[in-house]
Amino acid sequence: MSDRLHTLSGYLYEYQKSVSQPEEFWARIADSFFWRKRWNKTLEWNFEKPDVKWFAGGKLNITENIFERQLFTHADQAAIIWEPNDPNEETRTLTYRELYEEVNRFSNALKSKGIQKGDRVIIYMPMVPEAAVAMLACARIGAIHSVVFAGFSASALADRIIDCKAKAVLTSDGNFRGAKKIPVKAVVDEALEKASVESVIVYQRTNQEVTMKEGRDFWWHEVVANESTENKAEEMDSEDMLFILYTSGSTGKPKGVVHTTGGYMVYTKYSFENVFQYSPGDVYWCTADIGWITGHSYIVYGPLLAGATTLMFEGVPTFPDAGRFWQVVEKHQVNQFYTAPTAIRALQAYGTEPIEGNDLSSLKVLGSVGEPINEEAWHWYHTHVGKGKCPIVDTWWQTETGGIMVSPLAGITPTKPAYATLPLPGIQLTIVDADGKELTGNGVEGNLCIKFPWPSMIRTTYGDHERCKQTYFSTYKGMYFTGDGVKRDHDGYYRILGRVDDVINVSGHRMGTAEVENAINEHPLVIESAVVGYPHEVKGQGIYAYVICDMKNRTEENLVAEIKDTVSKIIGPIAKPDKIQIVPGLPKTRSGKIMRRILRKVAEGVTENMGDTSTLLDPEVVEKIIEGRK
Ligand code: 7RM
Repeated sequence: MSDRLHTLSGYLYEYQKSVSQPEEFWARIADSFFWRKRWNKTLEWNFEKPDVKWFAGGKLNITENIFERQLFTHADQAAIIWEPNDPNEETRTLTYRELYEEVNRFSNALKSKGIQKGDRVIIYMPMVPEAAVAMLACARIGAIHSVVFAGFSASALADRIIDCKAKAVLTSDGNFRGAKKIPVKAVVDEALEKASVESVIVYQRTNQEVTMKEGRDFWWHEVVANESTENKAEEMDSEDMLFILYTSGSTGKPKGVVHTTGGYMVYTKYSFENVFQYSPGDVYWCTADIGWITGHSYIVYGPLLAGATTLMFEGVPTFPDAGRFWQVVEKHQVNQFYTAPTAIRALQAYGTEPIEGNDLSSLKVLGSVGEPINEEAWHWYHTHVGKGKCPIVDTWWQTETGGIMVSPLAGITPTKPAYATLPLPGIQLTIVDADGKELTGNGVEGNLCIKFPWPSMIRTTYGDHERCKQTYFSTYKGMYFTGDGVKRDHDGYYRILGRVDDVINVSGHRMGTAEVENAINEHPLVIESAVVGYPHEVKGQGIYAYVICDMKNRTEENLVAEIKDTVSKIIGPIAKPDKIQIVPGLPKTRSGKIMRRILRKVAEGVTENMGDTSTLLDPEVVEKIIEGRK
C-alpha cells in the first residue's frame, strides 16, 4: 500500500508529479503489480487517431493480480460477501481462495465449450457471485466479456450480441428483484431468435421453468461439475482487450466502449484505494449493478485487485422495506458505502424512520456516483446516514474513463456539497468554451475535457474506431471531450453541471434521446417523435416524449400506453418515457432541425419567454405544444 495518499499535501505533491512526469508516476504505481514480462514503454499516445498504449509490451493476466499475487496473504479473507434479495435467504461468503477455485473451474468450463482467447462472451446475469466469477473467468482465459444489464430487453440484448459477434451467452434461469421474479432465460431465448451464439450457460437461481435447447444450452452446475479448480491464466498483452461495455451516446445505437488490460488494472486499483481509503479488514459496499461500469470497476476489479472485501447485493433499496440498505449495513458492518443520488432521493422520500433502529456506526466513508448530487440529498446523506462524521466522496467519471476522474479522497480532501472537488493524480482536466478556447484560472464555466491520457481510458468503440474518434476526440482538437458541462469555482473546485449533449441521465442510467426516439418510432402509428430530459425529483431527469401520431381510432390513453410498451420491449423498462404528449407538430427550423431548447423548456414547465422562435417554420406549433403540456 505504498501508493496510498494520506494527506492533502501528499495528494498535492503526487498530483504535481503525475503531471510533470506522468510516465515515471504511472510506472511506479504499475510496478507493484505482477507482470509476467515488464513493459518496454510506459506510454505511447496520439489523440488525433486516437491511439493510446499504456505499458506497451507488458505481459500479464489481471486475474493473476487478484489471485496468485494475493493468495499468500489473503487466501482466507472474504473476497465477496453476497447479500440476497430476500433477507430470509442466507448470505454467501467466498474467500479469495474459494473465489479463485470457482473462477478456475468456470474458466475450464468455458474452454471446454470452445471459448478461446479473443472470443466475445455476453454476460446477462443477475447480481449473484457467479456473475463476477463469469467476468473473471473470461479475463482468465483471455475472452472479452461484455456484460449487459439484465434489465435490458431481448431486442437490446440481441443488438449487443450481434454487434460484438459473441460466441456465448452466460445467463440465469431467472432473477429475483424485490417482490418480482424476472424470466431472464426467456429473454435470452427471444434474443437468440434474432442473434445466434454457439453456447448458452445457465446459472440456476430461481428454479423457474426454462426451455433448454439441445446442444446449445447447458446448466452452469453441470458444466463445472467435473472441472478442475486449477487453471493456468492466459498470458495477455497489456493492450489486449479486457472487456466491451455498451453505453448510450447522443446518436443512434449504443456503442461498445473498449477497455484494455494493463492500464485498466492499474487505474482501478489505485483509484479504489485512494478515493475510498480502504483499510485491510474493511467491508466495502457498492450498490451498483455489474451491468454498469461502476459495477465493473468498483464492485469487481478495483476492490478485488486491492484485496478488499466487496459486498454484492442482489436486491433493491425498498424491498422488503425502505430500511433494507441500512439493515445490510448493520448486518455486515459495512465501512464504505457507495451509491447513486437517485437511490438517496428515493429513500429520502420515506423520511428517517427506516434508518432509525439500525446501527450505522461502522460507516466511515459514503460515496456518490452516476449523476450530479443535489445539495439537499447531499445534506440528508451526510446528516442521517453518515451522522455528520463520514466524508462524502462525490465521484465523477464515465464508462469511457474506466475509473474515477474527479473526487475527494475520503477524509483527505475537504468536501463541499455537490462538488466532485479535485482531479485524481494523473488526470489533467481543462475547461473549454464553445470555440474550443481553454478557460484558465478559477471562477469559469464551460465544457469539461481531459488533455492527457490516463491508464483506464477508452481505447476504441468496438468495430468502429471512427465513431470513437468523432465522438470523443474531434469536438476539441487534441483533447478527450466528456460531454459534460462543468464549473471551476474560486477555490479551484470542480462542480459537474450535467450533460451538454443529447444524452439524458435517468436514475444514473445513461440514455441517448435519439435512442429513445428510435424506439418510440417503432410503434406503427407514430409518425415522428422528439425526446428531452426534464428535472425529476427522484430520478434526477425524467424522459419527456413529444409524439406526432396517426391516432386511427385509438384513444390518447391507449396509444400512450402502447408507446410505453414499445419502448420497454425495444430497450427495456428503464427507457420508458415518464410523460408522453401527443402533439400536432414539432418546432422545426426551416432546415428541418428540431428546436430542442423549446421542448426542454416546455417539459420543465416554462410557458413563456421561449426565446427567438423566428426561425421556426411554424411558430404557432409552440403555442399548441404549451397548451397540451403534461
Ligand atoms: C460512472 C458513470 C456518465 C455520466 C457523466 C455525467 C454523469 C457520473 C457524476 C455525474 C455529476 C457525478 N458512468 N455523472 N457521475 N455527474 N456528478 N459524480 O455514471 O457512463 O454511466 O455515466 O454520468 O454526466 O458523463 S456512465
